[in-house]
Amino acid sequence: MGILNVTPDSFSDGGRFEHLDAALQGARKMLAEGADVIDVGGESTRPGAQSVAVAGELDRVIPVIEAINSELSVSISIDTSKPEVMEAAVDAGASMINDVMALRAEGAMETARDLQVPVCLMHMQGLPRTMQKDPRYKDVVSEVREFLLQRIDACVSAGMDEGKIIIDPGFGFGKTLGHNLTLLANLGVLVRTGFPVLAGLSRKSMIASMLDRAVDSRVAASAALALIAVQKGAAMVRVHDVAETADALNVAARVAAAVEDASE
Ligand code: 7PJ
Repeated sequence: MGILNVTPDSFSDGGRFEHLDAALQGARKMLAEGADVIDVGGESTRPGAQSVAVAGELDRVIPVIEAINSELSVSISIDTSKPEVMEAAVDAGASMINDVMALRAEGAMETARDLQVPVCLMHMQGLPRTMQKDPRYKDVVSEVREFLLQRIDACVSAGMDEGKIIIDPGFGFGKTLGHNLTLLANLGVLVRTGFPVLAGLSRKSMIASMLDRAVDSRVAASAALALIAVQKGAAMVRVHDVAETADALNVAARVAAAVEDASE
């Protein structure tokens, strides 16, 4: 899954077109590099980020989704917590919902159920603005697992198809470096629920905590973390650097195939 963050549009038509063109270019590049899904997001959920209004988010993401849908043959995921955005995005061609709030916003669960597309439910402790203040857990792995199982239960009770649910531990969302490492080391606990697991580790600050790297110098570490997540059973990884991640995953797959051959 390649990440496509849509920046705020300028008011002039020229600016609007340039943003749309840049987004389309980004999607084209990630598709050529091996992405199966493009995750389009119009609201930053980074630590400390402020929320945007529905109209602003629609303005940013809908033209981009329409453009990708009409030009490229790739699945589109909409990264949002707002039911209005989910609905408009699917109408414009998105075929998956990625919700860092795990459908806890008012009306989101009913909307996602009615849209009948796959949904990624992510764990987050607290809210983006304050979640990194002092995150605490007694047992981070079992608490994240419990939360996700409860959200799955709520979705299934609301009438959602169990087969459309994907789960995500939410690396960096109300978690210290220690919490993130424990979750990654124990990703198998989530994989064993039987639901596909998505992992988002790309360029995250946990890398800076380990290596002291600026955002654009976290590519190699991100590819390594994506590979580890896949080796632990993740079904999908959400990444900025598609080409580099695909290289890492592809060579690992070739080695795994050789190991298989040798044991026959
Ligand atoms: C994630 C996400 C993640 C899912 C972001 C960033 C922060 N969605 N959206 N999982 N992270 N499902 O990319 O640094 O980890 S935004």
